Amino acid sequence: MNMFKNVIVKRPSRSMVNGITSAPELGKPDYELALKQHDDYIQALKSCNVEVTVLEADERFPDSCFVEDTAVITKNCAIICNPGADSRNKEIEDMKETIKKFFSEDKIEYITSPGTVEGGDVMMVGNHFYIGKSFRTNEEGARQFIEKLEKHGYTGSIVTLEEVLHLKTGLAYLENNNLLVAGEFIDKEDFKNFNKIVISQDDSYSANCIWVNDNVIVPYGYNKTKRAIEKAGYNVIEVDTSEYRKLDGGLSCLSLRF
Ligand code: CIR
Repeated sequence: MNMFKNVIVKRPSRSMVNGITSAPELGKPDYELALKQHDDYIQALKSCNVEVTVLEADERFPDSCFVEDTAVITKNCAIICNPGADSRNKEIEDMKETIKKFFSEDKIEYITSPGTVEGGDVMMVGNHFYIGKSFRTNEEGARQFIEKLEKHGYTGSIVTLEEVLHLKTGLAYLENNNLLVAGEFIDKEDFKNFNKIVISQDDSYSANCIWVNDNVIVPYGYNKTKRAIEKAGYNVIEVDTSEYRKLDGGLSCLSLRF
């Protein structure tokens, strides 16, 4: 069974109010509340027996609290992404330095232009990785990503996205072959062999949960999702992510877990 020892998070910056969003109708995030929610997120992670590395906020990058998009970290290697969103691309510089504290240079790989990959498009299932081809992750990026995975003993396959921002916007792997699925992924051939926990359209935001050492952290306010995950045998911890939702972000986007 996969167990996580480490988690990396980055504090939200005041500039987060100018982060990218597809849902401006939800309003701008309240920075103070976002900080409080971030504190709660860190506490929830700590209660799952992981060491949490907290990086300082970086005002230059409004979306930089969404560290998941900058890298994918596995047991055998770390792959530094090449984010497809221009305003986010340089977020990787800081992450490279952090990752060097955990991995030697021969275990660090880099996705390079014209390939683009954002970590939110990568879902780890044991030794296999699903890579979403999206507006942010292109074919060449996915190809490079699979090549790097294979070099370190893993496999990968590509899933084409039609609607959502990132693969993990609508999917969360909860280990033991259990997969939370919403929207376009519910009937997708690629996921037909999982035990699916289906999230209804109204609650689709809550498909972005995270499994951390047999606990599942779930966004606050989605009771149906919470109950379904409890029924599958997990301890559920709720964290309110309302301010991150305003920027299309959620629980998985806010950390790197390895
Ligand atoms: C963005 O559009 O890049 C951010 N506002 C949200 C990133 C969310 N990250 C994720 O789903 N992995």
